[in-house]
Amino acid sequence: MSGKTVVRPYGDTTGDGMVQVSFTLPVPHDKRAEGAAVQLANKMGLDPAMLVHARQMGDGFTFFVVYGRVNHLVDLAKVQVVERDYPLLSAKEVNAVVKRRLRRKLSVVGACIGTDAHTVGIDAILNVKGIAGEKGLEYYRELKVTNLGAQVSVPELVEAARRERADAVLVSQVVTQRDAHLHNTREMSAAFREAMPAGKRPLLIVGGPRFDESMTGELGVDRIFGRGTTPGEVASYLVHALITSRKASVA
Ligand code: B12
Repeated sequence: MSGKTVVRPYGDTTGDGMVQVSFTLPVPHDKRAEGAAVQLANKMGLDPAMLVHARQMGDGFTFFVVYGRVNHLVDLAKVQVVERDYPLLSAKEVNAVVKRRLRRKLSVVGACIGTDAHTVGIDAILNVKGIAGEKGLEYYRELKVTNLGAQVSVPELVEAARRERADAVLVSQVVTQRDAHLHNTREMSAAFREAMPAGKRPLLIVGGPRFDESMTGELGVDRIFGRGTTPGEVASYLVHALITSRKASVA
């Protein structure tokens, strides 16, 4: 990798600034619609903008792909992201730490809350079958996993966390229409704050493909996991947050 910190997009030749964007306009597909797509792309800073694909999607909607040049630069030195700040452990290491330091199984309760029925993501993290060649948390001998499934209400989740003496609550939110994922997460974290005193509350974790991982404070949760999360990352975080970074409380 070069030492450059300022970069621009690469399309046909290095640094030519070429990008591709796609969007839908609520208009039937005709010449005027194509002109509108180019005008929008120009307003987004693409100049020149070339329409490379237009296809009507049902009645009165057209999907477009536009390819064009932007003059924007990105300074890598100024990029702010949430980076993993704990070591990645194997399943064997996770089990060993939980057994030695907690001396009981670590209880995890997971669910999709609100009206969200997209269970594939939370199942990928919790179910034995896992994802990307990694087994899910159910595979970890020292973790006790309760997966409540889809469309769980916040009161049901709080009740299950209490019943299972949850050390951590894992919530999935995939649908983001009208910011449902943000509203539901805030409702969930507020309910836990109200139901349980600080120090007795489980660790609150949310995940889903469209979360901004830097919003933990705003949403009242301990950690946010985004696209491409693996069970090993989550298990390692649980050990870090509940055990190894709490040296004083767990002997
Ligand atoms: C499969 C699917 C469905 C299935 C869900 C089946 C099921 N049991 O889950 C069905 C057909 C039921 C469905 C229904 C709907 N769907 Co749908 N669906 C999808 C689809 C194609 C894939 C989602 C998926 O499974 N991804 C794979 C998993 C592995 O990825 P993931 O969820 O991102 O999870 C990973 C990470 O995000 C993270 N993660 C996720 N959750 C958690 C939780 C924790 C605690 C942690 C640590 C990590 C974590 O780890 C996971 C593994 O890496 C997406 C489009 C897409 N390509 O993403 C649309 C999509 C999510 N659906 C969408 C919509 C609109 C709907 C419907 C409203 C459609 C309708 N009009 O009826 C309904 C809503 C149903 C409901 N009540 O929720 C939209 C959402 C748009 C938006 N802005 O919110 C999408 C984006 C499609 C689109 N482009 O329009 N859907």
